[in-house]
Amino acid sequence: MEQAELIWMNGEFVPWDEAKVHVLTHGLHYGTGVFEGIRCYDTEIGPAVFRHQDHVDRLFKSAELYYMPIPFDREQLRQATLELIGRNGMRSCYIRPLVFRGYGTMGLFPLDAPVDVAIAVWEWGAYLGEEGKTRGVRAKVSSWRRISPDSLIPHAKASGQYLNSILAKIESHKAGYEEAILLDDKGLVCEGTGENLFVVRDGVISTPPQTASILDGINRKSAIQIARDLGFEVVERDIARAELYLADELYCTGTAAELTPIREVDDHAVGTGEPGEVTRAVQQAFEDALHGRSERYREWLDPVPQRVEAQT
Ligand code: PPE
Repeated sequence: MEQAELIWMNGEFVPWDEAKVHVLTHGLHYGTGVFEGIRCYDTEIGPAVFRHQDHVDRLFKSAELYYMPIPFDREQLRQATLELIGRNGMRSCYIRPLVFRGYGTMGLFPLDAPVDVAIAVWEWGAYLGEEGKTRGVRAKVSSWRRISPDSLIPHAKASGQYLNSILAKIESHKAGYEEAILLDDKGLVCEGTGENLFVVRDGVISTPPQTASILDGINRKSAIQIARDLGFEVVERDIARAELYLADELYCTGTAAELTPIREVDDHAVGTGEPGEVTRAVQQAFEDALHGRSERYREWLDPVPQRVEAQT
């Protein structure tokens, strides 16, 4: 992976190679961590973090759901992130805040273990490939079902929960696909391993609702608003597996994946097999928003303060 110079850890900026933990870190054994994935773009108003506050808020909610008090407040983590990007001299990057139960106690009762916080930034290109973003990716419906809300918390972005995504990802990869689509225990469509899904049929955009076992994606929310602003009808409703095959167009959204078209599911071509008109229109407006090219969505950008060079 691409390394940066510094990582923020528990209030300090430490060199990349020194951001370490003990092997008896609680989160390493039991997955007791929560995290975020955020992106900073080199926009027309300088480097800026996309929907920063929404990500910080979700991080705190995820932590709360797992009874993890974060020893910093939201503003401290937001400022730490902005400073970290500046100090690493980055203009665009992926941002990974991680809150985890640290070293001190073992066993399943976690409340006596310390809560550690780290923020790392690095350069991360197109998650599902540069070609995937333009031509679309091939997906496979996973034999693994998405974690159900009666045993875990789909709306939390918690480390341990990702074992579910990882099983699906490995399965699809071994079968020769770029991404997996997970269904719930009734066979309804949930999401990709790290993306929310959108189905386009007869000009209408549908996406699984909040009550489906999905992560409430911040890019999902943005893509819904952008599509509506463009005049498309967007419906949040249950989606059956067969609708993936019958769709005219399919795409997914996520911080890492941004907006990526899906051109095939289970060896059925989606529509013409190429990204369709609706996908293209939403993707274009979405990319404009991310990169600060769109006045309308400027409020979604949190600019990274630029250090003023000393005048000599
Ligand atoms: N569902 C899941 C399960 C998920 O992990 C993500 C983000 C999304 C939906 C989309 O959420 P949002 O980024 O708020 O629009 N996945 C993150 C982790 C990727 C990784 O490999 O790590 C991400 O995109 O950063």
